[in-house]
Amino acid sequence: MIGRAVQAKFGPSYPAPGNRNFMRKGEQMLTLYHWEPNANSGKPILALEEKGVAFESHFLDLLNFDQHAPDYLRINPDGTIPAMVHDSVMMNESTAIMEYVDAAFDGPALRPDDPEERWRMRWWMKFCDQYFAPAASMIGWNAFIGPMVRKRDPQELQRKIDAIPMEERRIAWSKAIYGTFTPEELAESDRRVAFAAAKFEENLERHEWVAGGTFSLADINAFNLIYFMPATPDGHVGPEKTPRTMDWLYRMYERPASKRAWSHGRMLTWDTLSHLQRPSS
Ligand SMILES: N[C@@H](CCC(=O)N[C@@H](CS)C(=O)NCC(=O)O)C(=O)O
Repeated sequence: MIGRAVQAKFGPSYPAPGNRNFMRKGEQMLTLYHWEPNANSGKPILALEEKGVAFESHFLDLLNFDQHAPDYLRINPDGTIPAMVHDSVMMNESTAIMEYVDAAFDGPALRPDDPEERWRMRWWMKFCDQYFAPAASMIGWNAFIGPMVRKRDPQELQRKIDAIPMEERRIAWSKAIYGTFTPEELAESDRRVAFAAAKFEENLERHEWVAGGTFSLADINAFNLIYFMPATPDGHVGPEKTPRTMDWLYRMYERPASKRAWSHGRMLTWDTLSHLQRPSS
């Protein structure tokens, strides 16, 4: 059973539900539905931990298709992770959730006041979300997610695919499970990831953090996309090729909020990510 927030209404235009018995007086429920603290799930987890905001963590196993179970579809009909429910309002889209978290809660500001830095923060978040992440995701689905899932009973898998609400997701899952991404699709994604990693390194040659002199949501966004890359065979991010990015990854890993964020993981935890530990000199 998915949690008390199953009573949430969907989207800001819906009226708040009349029955709020599941909340204590004066308290606003904050529940985050997430997978491992990585990629889109890692973004709101780390933003909440950086702000120091307490939340109810609800782990969904993406490899078990928990995100397409009827209970969760009643919360997020798109069947994607993450989703956050605050005071009965359901929010999806990880970058928009992070902006909400920064605006709605006390704690250190995660969006720079300086207009140029704020522009750079938004520029990088858009680049990550629209260009870098889809390419990295195709490679990850082909290399990791598909092989992890395809060992299961074929009929059960087909039933799982049929239950996916969005057509583009049914196509992506089928390609990952049956290994049918074309060589051209994979080569183009690899080219994009290489281009994005080089551009990211160039930016860090000029700025301490992604947006400039201030740590921001853009660091959180990019970190959750990049932090696993030095451990993959692609070779686009690593000590020789991208030393600035590696130094930034070490700095990000050392932040106390990162350690707390990984406490919400099952496979990916702080102590399993040895490639993010700064080598002792
Ligand atoms: N644009 C959305 C994308 C969400 C998304 O694609 N999440 C992935 C996990 S990182 C997911 O739910 N995959 C499972 C599926 O599509 O079944 C966001 O930023 O939240």
